[in-house]
Amino acid sequence: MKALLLVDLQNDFLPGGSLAVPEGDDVIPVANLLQLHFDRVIATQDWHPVDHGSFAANYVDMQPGELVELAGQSQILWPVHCVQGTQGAELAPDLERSKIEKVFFKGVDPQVDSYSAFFDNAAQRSTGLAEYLRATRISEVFIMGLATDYCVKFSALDAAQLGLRTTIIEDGCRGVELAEGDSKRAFDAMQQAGVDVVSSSEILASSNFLPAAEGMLASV
Ligand code: VGL
Ligand code: ZN
Repeated sequence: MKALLLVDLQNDFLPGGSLAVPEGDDVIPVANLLQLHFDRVIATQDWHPVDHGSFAANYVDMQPGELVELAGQSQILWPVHCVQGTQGAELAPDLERSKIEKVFFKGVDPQVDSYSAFFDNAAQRSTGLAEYLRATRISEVFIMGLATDYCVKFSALDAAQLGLRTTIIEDGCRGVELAEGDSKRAFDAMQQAGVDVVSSSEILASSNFLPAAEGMLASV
């Protein structure tokens, strides 16, 4: 069975948010349209405690973009974002929620960041997503969301590594682009790892997805 995985479609990653991804809001309509074509939809939320070690504000004299060591990993420091329970951590207001069957939260441990929807950056803690997919017999994931060069990339790499058939929806993703070309390099790395890259229009046109779409459209 296949599922659509919506990564971090949260206010802080949209224009006006504290870690705004350029054009991040452009992917919300893509997510809404794609959801009509999937029977199973799962989402993630970046969900940090306020004392999270990825926030520059939690260090003396450090700025976003600078590096520290966290959980034995080199860690980029970010502006304070997606703090648990805040407006910035909420899913985008225009995102259709009714088909999202479960949300997985990541980055909850103050001592380690978690870009992947599956495991933290130290590969210690599972979010429960891998177990959930296995238990509910999902073997194929279609991934889109924010940001291409961080959470989308590491989620897709882990999905492929776990043996899931993994497809990334290119126009459903936008990157932070701390360095120009980061998104392109992220797509290349995903492809290298065996991830398929498609456009949402290819999915919408594919007859494999029509039964779910017809069912939904009939009810609109
Ligand atoms: C993300 C940076 C920090 C992401 C999360 O969702 O891509 N990026 N936290
Ligand atoms: Zn984060």
